[in-house]
Formats: sequence, structure tokens, C-alpha cells
Amino acid sequence: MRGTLALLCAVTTALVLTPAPALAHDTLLSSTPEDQQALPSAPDEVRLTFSGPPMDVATAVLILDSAAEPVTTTEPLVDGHEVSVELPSDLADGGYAVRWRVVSSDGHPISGALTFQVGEGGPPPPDLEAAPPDESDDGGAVAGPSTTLAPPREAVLALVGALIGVLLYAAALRLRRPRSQHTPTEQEVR
Ligand SMILES: [Cu+2]
Repeated sequence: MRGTLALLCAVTTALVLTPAPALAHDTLLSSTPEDQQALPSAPDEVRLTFSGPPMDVATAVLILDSAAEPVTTTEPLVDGHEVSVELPSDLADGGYAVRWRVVSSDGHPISGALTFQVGEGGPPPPDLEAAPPDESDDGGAVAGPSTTLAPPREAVLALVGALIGVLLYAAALRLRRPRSQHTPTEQEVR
């Protein structure tokens, strides 16, 4: 019994602690405007299409003008595989950057950025390498999954795994303790 419980404990802990790399993040399939697209006039919205439906949690789509100042938009709308924000109607000619961050359908945060140009002869998009001031907690979310965004799921799973391991170990100890403690007592009585 004790061996079985110890084995179960070890297997459970190993299973829970092992990351699951087989689950792939969602990826950005396309966007409107497309990355580096030059538009004759300002678009009404920015729309991002992902390979899976992002979770409607902590979704952020930040539009920056050529001076890297945020443009006022609507709150990001998550609809199936798409995330969109509406842009103001008086968007000036010039370059813009789109910085996005969504929680992938597998629970991992993913982020990226793209640029587009409105009109001709306007200022270029902001430098994407320069970290925007209001995303300092994002550690440079230029493209792809950010390594600074530690997947919280793994941390929670590791904690749960450790807890299950401790509980199973305690259960195993409790199961064998009465026998081993009673035996010497009975021998002492005799
Ligand atoms: Cu993932």
C-alpha cells in the first residue's frame, strides 16, 4: 500500500510539474490593416485574426501614433478568432504602430506589434524597438511570445502539483503510522 501511494505521489507530481509543450500558442494569422500596409485614408478599425479564439481576458490593443503617443480607441472587442478596436474618425496622416497582447486559447499570453501608414508624406510609424512608456510591465512585446510574461498556468500547476504531492505523502504516512506505532506499544505491554 505504501509503495503504491509513494508511486502514485511521484507520478502525479511528475505529471503535473511537466510542462505541456505540445499545446501550441495561438498565432496572429492576419490583420487589417496588414503589417506595413500603406493606406490612402484612415481605417475605421484595426482587426486582428488569430489561429484560435483568444480568451476575453486582459486583452490589450494599443495604437501609437508616429510620436509613440497612444491613440484613443474603443476597448478591444474579442469575437471568436478576432480582436478589434475602433479608431477615431479624425486619424491624421502618418505612421502608426499596433501593439497587441491577448491570452491565447491555451492560456498563454501572446503579444506582437505591427505598423501601418495613412496617407502620403506623413511622419513614419514609431520605432517598435523603443519600449512604450505605458507598457513597461510588458518588457518589450515586439513580436511573438514574450519571455518576460511567465505563463501563470505553469506556476499554478506546479503549486497544485507540489500540494498534491505533499497531501499524498501525508496520506501515505497516516496509513502506515497506526500499525508501526501500535506494534511496539503492544510489545511493551506484554
Ligand atoms: Cu501556449
